[in-house]
Amino acid sequence: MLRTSSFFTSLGRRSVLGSFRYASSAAAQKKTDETKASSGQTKESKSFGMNIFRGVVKTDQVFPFPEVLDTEQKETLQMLVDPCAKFFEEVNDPLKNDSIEKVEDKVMEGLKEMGAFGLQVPIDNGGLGLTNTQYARLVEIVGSHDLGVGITLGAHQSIGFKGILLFGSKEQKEKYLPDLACGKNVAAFCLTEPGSGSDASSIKTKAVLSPDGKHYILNGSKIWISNGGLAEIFTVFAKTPVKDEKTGETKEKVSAFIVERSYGGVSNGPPEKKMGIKASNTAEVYFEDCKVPVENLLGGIGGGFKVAMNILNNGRFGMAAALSGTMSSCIKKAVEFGSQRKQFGDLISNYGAIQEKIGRMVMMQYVTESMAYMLSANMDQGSTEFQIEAAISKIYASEAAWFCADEAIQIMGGMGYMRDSGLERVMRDLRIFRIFEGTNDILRLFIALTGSQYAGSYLKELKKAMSNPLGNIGMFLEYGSKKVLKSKTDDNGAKAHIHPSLSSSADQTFAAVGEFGSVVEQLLMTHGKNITNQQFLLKRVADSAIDIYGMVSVLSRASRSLKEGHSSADHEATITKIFCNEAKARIDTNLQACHATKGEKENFVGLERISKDVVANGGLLQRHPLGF
Ligand code: MYA
Repeated sequence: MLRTSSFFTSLGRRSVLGSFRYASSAAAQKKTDETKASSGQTKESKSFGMNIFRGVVKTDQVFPFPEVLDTEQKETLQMLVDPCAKFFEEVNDPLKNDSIEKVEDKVMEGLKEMGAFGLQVPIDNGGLGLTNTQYARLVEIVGSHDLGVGITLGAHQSIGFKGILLFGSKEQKEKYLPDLACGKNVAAFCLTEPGSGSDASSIKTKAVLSPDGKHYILNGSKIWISNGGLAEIFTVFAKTPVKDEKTGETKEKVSAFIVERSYGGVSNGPPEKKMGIKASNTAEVYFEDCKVPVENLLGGIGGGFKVAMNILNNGRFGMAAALSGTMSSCIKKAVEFGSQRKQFGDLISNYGAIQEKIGRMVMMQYVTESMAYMLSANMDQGSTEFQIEAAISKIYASEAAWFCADEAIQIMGGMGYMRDSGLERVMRDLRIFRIFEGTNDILRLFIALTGSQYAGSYLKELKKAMSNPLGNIGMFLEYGSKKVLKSKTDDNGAKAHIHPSLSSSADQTFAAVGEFGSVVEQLLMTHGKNITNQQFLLKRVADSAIDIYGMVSVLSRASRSLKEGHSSADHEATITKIFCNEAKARIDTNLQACHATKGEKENFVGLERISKDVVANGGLLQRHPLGF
């Protein structure tokens, strides 16, 4: 069983208030306090993903499909796209990188020359100063060619030095970014430890202030660090003693540090032998009495967990963009093969069995791409609340890409299984994407619990208001009207942005939001603090949220294409209709399961029991059919 971390227990800490049983974590409580408007009410989040947990369609971030690049930014991007694609077609050899288990030196040098190590570093600090959307377009190209190179670049800038970009002081930026942007120095992100994977706040690495107060002395070891053997600059997370000024109590809190290998006391293990992304370097990194100057603290003492989470949130869109590129190259290979291979007298692409596969692969790529660019645009628009959308995009992209690679291999049959097809490597490379940067399982819980906290904070307000009904008539009216609207599937004006030919998909989407909000509310009222322990249900809540975000992303994008009369608009509309049909059916099943009627409850209890019995037995329990 998972160790019960604060994440899983937090919802329950303050959850049962009077007759209203709902979830409200310490985290949600604090956040609520921080964001309260002067009226004393919970500030409404602008995030679409967050608001669906209240059954509310918040349109700001999703309708119309955001367009964020101005003419100059588009021109800059266009100038970069072709050389980048050409470089990967002509210079980089993914099979060679895979076989020598490193990115070839000439490729590394070429990437540095192109500025690929500092895509988002401000121009003043020596980088290309690209926006998230521009970055997404370039990593999409990288992802379509070589994920091993992608991880080398991503571990460097998406997480390795992202902390300096997001939280660094002017001095830190000026000192570190120029050499990082040109690739003179490579960066790595050091969070995971032998005893701390998903439970990130349980790290044991320690940083203690030196007696003269000038350094932190860093001790500990980190595992599976991408670029760990190449990096000169590390963003390291360590526990530091932090004194609470009010209580005088000292607590161990996570802090983040910029650490240079040149400080001494930093070493690394040999490159790990992995299933995939072999070209990217992965190594253990050790810190032994490493003296880190106090000015290298990032995000303040005790602020490291926030730094880590923000870095990860900020990087996840890149994964979705890269994987939408990977999917498009899998589709290209499958289509090339299917349109040439004849069996039983016809091209296999003319058979329904293959058409269903290609259709579904295309649909999933479209959803992934739509999520990636919706998210990158929201980030470029200055949104700060995108953690749910980022987690959704990472989960969806990594699972959809896995599906696409698998189906492409299936279409190509024996040919797909051969190393030279390139798909065998892609499949090995892809497997890690469901595991790292937050496992999809932990991110599903994160989505379900974060959204539930938000919905819970509204219920809490309502409960408070009940103690003074006359003073809170407005809130009751609002709640009442939302309830009524929910049953009428209020779209909050979204329909104006939806092309009429997609109106039934829109109805499905908004109906799903309303039903989803009602189920979340019911779960909070039924389970109270115990919601955190209902992982069978939380998974289904998260899966519904993922499908809803997928629906709204494609609905918005296809509507824009139809309105602007793009040549692919009808194609996109067809994809959207099918995705919405299928997603709505999955949502219905998942929400139905959340009601945990007798049959479903029996299944959940049964699965739990099977697992417990087999775990207790150390393996399978059933009698072999042959009896021995
Ligand atoms: S790097 C290693 C990746 N590791 C992880 O992702 C760890 C996963 N674990 C977690 O995220 C956390 O431990 C969880 C929380 C979520 C489980 N955004 O009490 P809490 C706030 C904003 O719930 P916990 C790798 O794999 C929360 O609200 N805030 O925490 C490299 C609360 O706030 P407050 C968040 O129970 C791969 C506080 O934190 C978030 O301990 C290489 C405490 O919360 C969040 N997400 O656990 C990839 N979560 O105190 C290369 C929590 O204010 C990159 N909080 O109330 C390649 C990509 C690009 C490819 C490019 C290709 C070209």
